[in-house]
Order: sequence, then structure tokens, then C-alpha cells
Amino acid sequence: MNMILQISWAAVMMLVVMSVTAVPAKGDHWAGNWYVRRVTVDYGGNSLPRVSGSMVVYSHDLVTGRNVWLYDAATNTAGQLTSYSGGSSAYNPDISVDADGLHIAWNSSDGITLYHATSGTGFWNGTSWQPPLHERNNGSPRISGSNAAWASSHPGDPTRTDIYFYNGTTTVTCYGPTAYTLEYLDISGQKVAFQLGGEYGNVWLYDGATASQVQLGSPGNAFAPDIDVPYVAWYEKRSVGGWTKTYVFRYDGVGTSQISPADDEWITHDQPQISGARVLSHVWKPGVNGFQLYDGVGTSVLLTCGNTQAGAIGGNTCVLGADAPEYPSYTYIAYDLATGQYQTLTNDTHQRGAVRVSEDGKTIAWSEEWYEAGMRYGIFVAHYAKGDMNCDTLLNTDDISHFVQALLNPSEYLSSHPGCDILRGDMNEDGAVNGLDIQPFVSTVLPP
Ligand SMILES: [Ca+2]
Ligand SMILES: [Ca+2]
Repeated sequence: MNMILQISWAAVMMLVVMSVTAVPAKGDHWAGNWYVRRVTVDYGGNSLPRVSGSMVVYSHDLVTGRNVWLYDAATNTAGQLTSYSGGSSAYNPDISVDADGLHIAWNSSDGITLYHATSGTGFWNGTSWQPPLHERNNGSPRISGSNAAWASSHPGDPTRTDIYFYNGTTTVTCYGPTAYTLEYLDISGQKVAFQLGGEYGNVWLYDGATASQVQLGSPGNAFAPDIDVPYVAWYEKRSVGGWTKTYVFRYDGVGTSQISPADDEWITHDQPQISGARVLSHVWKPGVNGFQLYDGVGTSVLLTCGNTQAGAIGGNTCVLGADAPEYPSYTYIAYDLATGQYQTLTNDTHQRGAVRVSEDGKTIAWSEEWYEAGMRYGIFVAHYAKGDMNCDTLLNTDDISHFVQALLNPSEYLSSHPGCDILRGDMNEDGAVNGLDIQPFVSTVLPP
């Protein structure tokens, strides 16, 4: 790599460290215990944002080029990770936060990049240039901790595809070459699930520990796997009584089970999403258009009806893009699986894009497009801020003294915090702020 590029990357990393900026305030609002922010507004497209913990990563079209950005919902700060311009760009990022720290992967004009924010190892480690993990025509990387997986064209034959697995140290080919393109890929720990496109594509599971592949589903009829070890979910087309139907299946490492209703009328399922043993899938048939939640034990329920589209699940939070009769049109709804309560996050005519929820269910990110003197595109983030006692929309140790005041001297709290709902301190949601809320407040503000 040349010196100019090295200097430019040094500047980028300085930007990440030093030029953390507040995001635009327009569009920000409270939605129950969630605070919703419009993180970007743009003329070009935004990618599907990816979320881990309070961190959100997305690619964002700027005038000069598409770049990868990182936003922290806990601090309301954003930083630009790449500085591509002209015909170069970086896109389709993924993120994971584990005990080892923050890892981000993206695809770009230079190849697949894996950046480790804590150690500084990866593409640019702060002192020396590191080569991209991969430098050919690549698909979107997906990461889990320091592991990553992606698809890439086969050496010498761009019409064929290989699938690669990076274990934090070395890159290996875990499948390929195949004549079919990769349609979908996901990773959890050492395991990679992927679907090969084309008429005869099907879902495979690669076990990075044993370098073996397991075929899931029926050849030619399985689609869109999602994975959260030890479970993999996908949906399959099957011929039933002369009709083609689709069903959702789950593999638990031992056997396969069908988890959508054995109902011949169910005619389509979109990509399932999985969190632990739960599986969320979009279903459609005449008169029914909603999200089905499988609880991991043996029961499936339909969460919404009406014109529902995007959906995601993380922790106890299920997010549905719905246009159902019981909700305002074109609305994102956060559904608390622990309490059964719905919270409307948006209430406008924005088109729904795609949505993701963090593993702890506390951060939601989605992309939207809307008309405002021309088409606009934006990334929106909802952050769960119950316990935000100083009403700055953030949840951190600054809230402790305000919580103590609300607990010990409510009238003083009310007079010193005009417009700030004291029930934000009702952590256990029993309608009162008292000693029962101390433990849940401490575990929220000071997580272990
Ligand atoms: Ca606060
Ligand atoms: Ca309470």
C-alpha cells in the first residue's frame, strides 16, 4: 500500500478516536421507555444497519462515496470508519461485541476488512498497514466475535463461488467452489450457515471446529438460514398436494424439526430470524400477513396481522414493521415478549426498510426512506432508556444521583426535573418508585 493511503488511514483512525460527533437532533422523540433518534439523513441509500450491544454499524452514502459508520446509542456519538471517495466504497458492514471487545467487518473496494477496535488489529492497527482479509470480488462479511465468514469469487473463475471462514488467525475455504452464487450467509461462534443460490441451492452448516459440512433441508428447496448456536432456522419450499408451500424448520445440532404450522394454506415465509431458541418468521397467505413467533419450546403464535413487513428479534424485544388495523399506518412496533406490551416507535408515513435488534434487546436500528422535498433515506436507532433519571436520553452513571433523589425525595425531584417523568425510575414497572426498583436500576446502569 502506498504512503498516501497509509496517511489517509491514519487520518481515518484519528477521526474515529477524536472526532466523535453528536448526530442531528431532528426527528428525535421519546416512545415510551425508548428514545428514537434519526442518526443519518441522506439522498442516497443506507444499508441495513447491524447492531450489537449499544453499537450500530451501517454504510452511508455521502457525496464523495459510500462509507462505514459506527454509532453508539448509549452515548449518542458517531464516528466514520472509512474514508472512501470517487468510485471506491465500503458497504454491508457487520458488527459484534463480545468479551474480547468490538469487532467490525465490511466489504470494500480493497476487499474484506475485519477491524478490532480494542486491540487495533485488523486493516489498520494504528502503526502499520494490514492487508485485507481477502482481495477479490467478495460478498458481505458476517462476523461473530473475532470469527468471520464471507463469500468470494473462485480464483480464475469469477462465475464460481467459494465461502471462507476466518477463525481470528487464519482464513480457510469452508465450501466451494460451486457454480451457484451465495444468497445468504450467517455465522455464530465457530459455525457458519449459508444458502447456495440457484435452482438447486440449499442450506448448509459448516462447523469451523471440525471442518465438516452438514446439509440442512431438502436439496433445491431451502432458503435463508439464520443462526444462533446451537440453533439454525431456515424455510423450505415443499410440494404439498400439488401445491408449493413453504415451512420454517429448525436444526438444534442433533435433529431437524418443522416449527411453522402444518397448515397447507401457509404459502410463504420470508427469512427467519433467531434469538436463542426463538424463531421469528414472516408469513403470508390470503387474509393473513404477519409475524409468527416460535417460542423455542413447541408453540408458535401469530404476533400481528395486517400488512407487516420487516421484523427482528433480540433478547425479549421483538420489532415488527406493521400496517395492521390496530396500529397507525406504517409503524415500527417494539413488542416486549416478557410483558406482552406493545410500544409504537414510529407514527408516520415512512416506508419501512429493514430492522435489527441487539442481543440484549435494548437497541433497535432500522433504515427508512421517505419523501421530504425529494426522496430521503435515513438510519434510525431506538435505545431503551428506562432509568434515565436526568432526562438526557442516555442511561449511565450520571443518572444515579437523580434516581436516589427520586427515591428519597420525590417532591424535590419533581420540582428540579420539570417535564421529566419520575416513573422512568419505576424499573420493575409496578407503578411506584421505591426500594424494589433499586436492584433493577443498579443492574441496568451498572451491568455486570
Ligand atoms: Ca441519563
Ligand atoms: Ca417500581
